Amino acid sequence: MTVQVMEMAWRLDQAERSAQPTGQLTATEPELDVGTAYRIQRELVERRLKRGERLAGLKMGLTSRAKQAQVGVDDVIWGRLTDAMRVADGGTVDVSRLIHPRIEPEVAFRLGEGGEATAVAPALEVIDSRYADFRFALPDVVADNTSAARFVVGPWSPVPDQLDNLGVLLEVDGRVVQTGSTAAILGNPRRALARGLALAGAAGVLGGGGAPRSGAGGALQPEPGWVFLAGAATAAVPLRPGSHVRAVVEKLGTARVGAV
Ligand code: OOG
Ligand code: MG
Repeated sequence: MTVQVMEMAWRLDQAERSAQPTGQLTATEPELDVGTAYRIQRELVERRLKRGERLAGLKMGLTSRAKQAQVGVDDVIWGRLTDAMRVADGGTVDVSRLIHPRIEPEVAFRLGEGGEATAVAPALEVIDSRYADFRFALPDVVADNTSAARFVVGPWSPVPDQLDNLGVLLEVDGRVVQTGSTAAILGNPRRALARGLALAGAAGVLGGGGAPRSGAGGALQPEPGWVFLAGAATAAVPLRPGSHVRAVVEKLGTARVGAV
């Protein structure tokens, strides 16, 4: 572990814990590559695990054109979810602990022992870039654990045969603010799942051989119940205190959260 990786993970961790933004890593390290950025992400999440959090799943990011266009980054990215990021369906998010949160509609899969999808649900993700003005380059957002901050999973249902063209709505205080389709998520959220599991597997996060060990990076079987977020089908919108947000996915139902 190089000093640079540890130092950058520390910086992002401080930004998250203090809800104060930091400068882009690529501003001071223009040579920062994506491989090193994933090492920073792993170290960043390891710091959370050392404080007692547990891995709760994985997420994909920038799997739709709407998302890529919003942040100006054209590559699919993946990150790690912990139990401390989870908010119950219908629960509340305290935005005073976040920097400049945004919220977006998601499709969630529940993973079984071998990483297969055992159920699907409408979901919401609160993202909160640790960088000033929510601006970053690809290595920055990878290192920042893909802006992951909170997630909410609605009611689970069996995975239907067809998931590739379901309408998606994001509502704030009863008004529709974004519309999309699950087709926007790499053509089909199942493709995002396959891609994410392949990437996480290649990085050694998911099992296959060897003794499972805890940690953000060690080969580790996905525990039954792990959540996988496929990536938002629409752009994200600011999450303001006092608002009530719903993600409605056709045939799957609704996930809800309030902000205080
Ligand atoms: C990066 C995270 C993207 C998604 O669903 O595409 C993401 C960001 O937009 O800050 O979670
Ligand atoms: Mg997302």
